[in-house]
Amino acid sequence: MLTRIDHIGIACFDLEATAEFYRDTYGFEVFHSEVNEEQGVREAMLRINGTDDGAASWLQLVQPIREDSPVAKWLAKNGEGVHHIAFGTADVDADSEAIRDKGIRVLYEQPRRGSMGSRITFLHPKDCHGVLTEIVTAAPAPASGDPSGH
Ligand code: CMX
Ligand code: CO
Repeated sequence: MLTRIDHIGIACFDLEATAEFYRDTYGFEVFHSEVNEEQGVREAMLRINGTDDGAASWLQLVQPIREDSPVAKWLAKNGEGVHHIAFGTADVDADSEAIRDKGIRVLYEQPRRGSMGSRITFLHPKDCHGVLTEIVTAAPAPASGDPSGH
């Protein structure tokens, strides 16, 4: 069951400048950043709020690291802006299979690695009224300490 908005993905040309905009304008700090080679992006996660399942909601800023990556292709066509939305679930495997059974194209056979150890898959935007949609299961919360659930 999809229970929350995990993040909104925002494509940008300059990760540092975009993160600075979010910090200066709204006070959102970069909580985590990483390179995801497979997805072809550098990314910064800005934590917006905690949620009742122990995970959180985020803005995900993504800057392409390769010309042939999906985000580079999208930026060339559209310029900067909202690239995808991601719904959170406790079980990305079951939910993506159930969605696949409805005839919607799920892009990966098996979920892949996302931010902060999460597991992710994507639904084709042409099957979702123009919205690239990600389904994500956050990494299990550590035994103690980090209140973000990551
Ligand atoms: N939102 C809405 N529509 C989109 C889109 C997006 N983000 N990306 C592509 N489209 C549309 C295009 O506009 C195009 O529409 P038209 O045919 O009407 O022009 C159509 O989908 C095909 O697009 P394309 O530019 O030819 O691109 P591809 O088919 O090569 O790739 C997609 C599209 C969705 C398969 C690819 O972007 C993909 O695999 N995305 C998933 C992975 C990803 O985006 N990773 C980055 C984020 C990582 C993360 O969140 O962790
Ligand atoms: Co994402």
